[in-house]
Amino acid sequence: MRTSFFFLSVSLLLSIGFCSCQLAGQAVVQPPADRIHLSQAGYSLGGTKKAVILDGKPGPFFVISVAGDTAFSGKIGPALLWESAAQWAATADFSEWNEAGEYRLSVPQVGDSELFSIQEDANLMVARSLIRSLYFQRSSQALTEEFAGEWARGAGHPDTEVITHPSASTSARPSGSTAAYPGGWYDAGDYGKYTGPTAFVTWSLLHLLELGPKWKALSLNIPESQNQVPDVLDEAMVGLQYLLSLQDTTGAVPHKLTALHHAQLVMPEGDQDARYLIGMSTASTLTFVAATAQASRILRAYEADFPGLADRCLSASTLAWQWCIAHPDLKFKNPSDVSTGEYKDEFLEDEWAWAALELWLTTGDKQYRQLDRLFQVVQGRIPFYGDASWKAMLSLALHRDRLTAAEQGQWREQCLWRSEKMKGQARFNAYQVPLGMKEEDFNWGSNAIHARMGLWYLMSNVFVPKADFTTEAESVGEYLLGKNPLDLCFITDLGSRFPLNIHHRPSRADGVALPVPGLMAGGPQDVVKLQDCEVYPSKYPALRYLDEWCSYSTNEVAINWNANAILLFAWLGE
Ligand code: 9MR
Repeated sequence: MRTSFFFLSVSLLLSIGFCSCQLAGQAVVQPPADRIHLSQAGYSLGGTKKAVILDGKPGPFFVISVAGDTAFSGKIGPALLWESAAQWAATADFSEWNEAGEYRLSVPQVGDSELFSIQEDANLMVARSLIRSLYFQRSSQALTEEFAGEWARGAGHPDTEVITHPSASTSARPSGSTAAYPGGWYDAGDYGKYTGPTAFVTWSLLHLLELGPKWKALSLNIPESQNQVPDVLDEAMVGLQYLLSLQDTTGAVPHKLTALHHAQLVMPEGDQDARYLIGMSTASTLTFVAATAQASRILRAYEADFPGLADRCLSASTLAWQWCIAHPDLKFKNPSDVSTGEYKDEFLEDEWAWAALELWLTTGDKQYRQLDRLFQVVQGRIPFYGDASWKAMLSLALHRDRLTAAEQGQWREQCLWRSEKMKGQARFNAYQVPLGMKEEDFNWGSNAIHARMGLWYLMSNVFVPKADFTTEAESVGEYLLGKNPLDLCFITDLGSRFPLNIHHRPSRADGVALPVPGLMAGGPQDVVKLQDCEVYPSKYPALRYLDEWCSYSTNEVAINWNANAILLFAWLGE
């Protein structure tokens, strides 16, 4: 299997390589390798099943079994021009075909697609792979062959002597003092540990335990798999324990733990740069509040496994909340001697609303019942880049019985309005995705933005009686798995063509041909002025992507992007 993946991937690279000889600004975009774009990681039994035919003419298409029999035939939909990709394409819908197996799509005058599968747990398997990638991102811990296979590596960054940068000093933790903050996950292709993303990823994993029993039973094949608690909780504990270690007695939680500058292209264990606690910010501390409040709620059921931890999380959360009240608008800016990731956030109302919501759900304390605040901030902001209010909405969806009838009505309207708007937009392209509504849709990490749109659809199903936006959400999932203008499954080691050259130091430095598995590339983007590789294959936003190491603006990976996709595929897999 691996070999064929490799050759297919090489052919994609050649095609992209060919494209990149054509200068941006040209009117005609080179078609990608294949004219039939489909979900390369499979379709779910009982779910939507759509493929996209480039330059498809009206006519029939066939679903052919591996034995060569015609399992299903249908008609290709009307060709649509999607401006974001400057492509004419049409949809082939075979949702009606519901038998598990391996198939090809055959389109007269276009050709046959690669093999794809229809299977019971397609979404669950994707979610599992995305979750498992967090094991590979663990800091201060060696990855053994038993769990990491060919990606086994030494323990990087013990973080036992982390220096407090002046920007992070408090009365309890003076500038220049050192302490140990081991563990946690590397953020992305760099070796920084950032509080906001770590807290969000921890929260996302714990969210699965509230979502349904399936996720408690999920086996991840990680070192802790043999213990009594769910594997998802084991992985969440990597983030949670690290987060708790960061807080000092004033309640403050520093913005990040990184070196002063990004590391050289070395494996984690080869990076010897001094590490610092850097900066304070209200945004990342509020995310800490949200994650620890939610953790407290969920850990109550695991008191015997983690005695006292639920209480500890709640005290940490309320202490951090108090700190935020005293520092309500502290925006992080890199100090002049620091150039690692900034994760800046100029608007904090959404983080406030989310933190308050989690504290209210956990404690029932009226002071945290700030739903008007959440309702205000949600309006017009989904799925705005950098927004946190949808996270509150996801938690609320699982606790909707705590809303009054009037509040439920308000949410209903809001959900419906957004979802209908996205659905309307999705009608304009054969991929049936809501991207391209506004410039920000193809921002840094567009794939994560897109996953959030899918989640918004699914959340609407919960809040709006009789609503069914499942097909729309599934289209978003299909897009991430290969039904997109780039004909690429954006998650490494899934599908037949996935990024090989992600901007991820271990994947680049480990000497292993294939990248670390289960990581989602950021995806095409058009907003941030592309500043890395010299030439991009296209000026069109949906095609402005390069599977090259140099392309950190489109081909980096990040744990918080993965978390967006984890949530989408988990909700789809429920
Ligand atoms: O996702 C972040 C993007 O919005 C910023 O414009 C970019 C530059 O600051 O940084 C991105 O986040 C990176 C973070 O700062 C450091 N780790 C890797 C993240 C993904 O690229």
